[in-house]
Amino acid sequence: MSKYRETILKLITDVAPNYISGETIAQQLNISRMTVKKAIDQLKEEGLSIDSVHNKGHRLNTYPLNWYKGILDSMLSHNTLVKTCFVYDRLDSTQLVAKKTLINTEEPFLVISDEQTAGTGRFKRPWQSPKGKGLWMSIVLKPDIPFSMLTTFNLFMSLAICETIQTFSNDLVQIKWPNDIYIKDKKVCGFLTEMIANADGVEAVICGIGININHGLEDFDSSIHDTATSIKLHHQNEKVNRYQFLDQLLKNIEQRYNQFLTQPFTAIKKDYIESSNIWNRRLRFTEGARQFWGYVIEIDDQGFLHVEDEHGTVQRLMSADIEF
Ligand code: BT5
Repeated sequence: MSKYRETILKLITDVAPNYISGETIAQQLNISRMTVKKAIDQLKEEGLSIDSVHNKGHRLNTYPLNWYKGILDSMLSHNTLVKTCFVYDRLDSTQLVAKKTLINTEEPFLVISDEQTAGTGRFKRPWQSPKGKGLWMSIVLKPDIPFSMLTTFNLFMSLAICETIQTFSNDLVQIKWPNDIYIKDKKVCGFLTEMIANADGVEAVICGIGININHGLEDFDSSIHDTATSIKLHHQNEKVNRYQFLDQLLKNIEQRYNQFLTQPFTAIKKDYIESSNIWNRRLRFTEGARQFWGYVIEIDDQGFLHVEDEHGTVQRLMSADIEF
């Protein structure tokens, strides 16, 4: 396999929908035109739709179904937040790989995989991540902030993810505090945030995001068949282009993350409350070994949930599992 494959694909994607000549690619990479041709032939054999026209050059026609580093690198070159990505066909968990990778990587980065064999949610619960169906990724950020500021990070992320899914869904997309996104009372996305901190503050934030994109109902196993959904199921049953989705998501994350760094939760509180699906309904809360039913009264300015339980006592929660 040509070692120039992904770099050439990046150059082709950079200029899409225009053509780039073999000559230009050869000059930029300081390689022969034959090497360029061989790499492009390989990409075509893999199924990439590249037009090659005499006297014009090469052009990427459509985004492929699976992830290519060259295309993602081209996409990230427009993003101010994350420039580097590590792309896999299959791994245990992007979250685990992100934690290992961050030891040797200074800048923020993304780990993305087409399939996870041991995707995990909170409290080590399994996260189903079948091949080619969703977006399974971890984004590693290095904010220069005190530890205490992180309590509102998930609230800003929730909005970024919720509004991205909404642009592809015909039905209302809602946030289920603290870190799920729902469509019509079914879970379309779960995310979790872990961090590495020292006495001086936060070293890294590792946010693992799982979004069901192109699943049919048959792609969910029996344990989540009745509780999970995908964007496709609310998009006229039509496949969503995962590159377009990711591009939009990264733009929204960039915008909400900058807001998180510069503004308090109160700046987005109204939007957050309006996007949430936990109001005016009796809910079951599980927090560690404690379980109770109650109604949400408010989200305070630190992002804590105030819940009135069935004895009339108000509980202040930082995190919990909520069932309808
Ligand atoms: C979450 O946990 O919702 C956070 C999930 C984070 C997954 C991402 S994928 C990329 C990165 N790499 C990882 O290894 N993880 C992150 P939690 O709130 O604990 O929800 C887990 C529960 O959701 C499970 O116990 C199932 O009931 C349900 N579930 C599992 N897979 C699902 C899916 N694909 N869609 C909807 N629900 C699912």
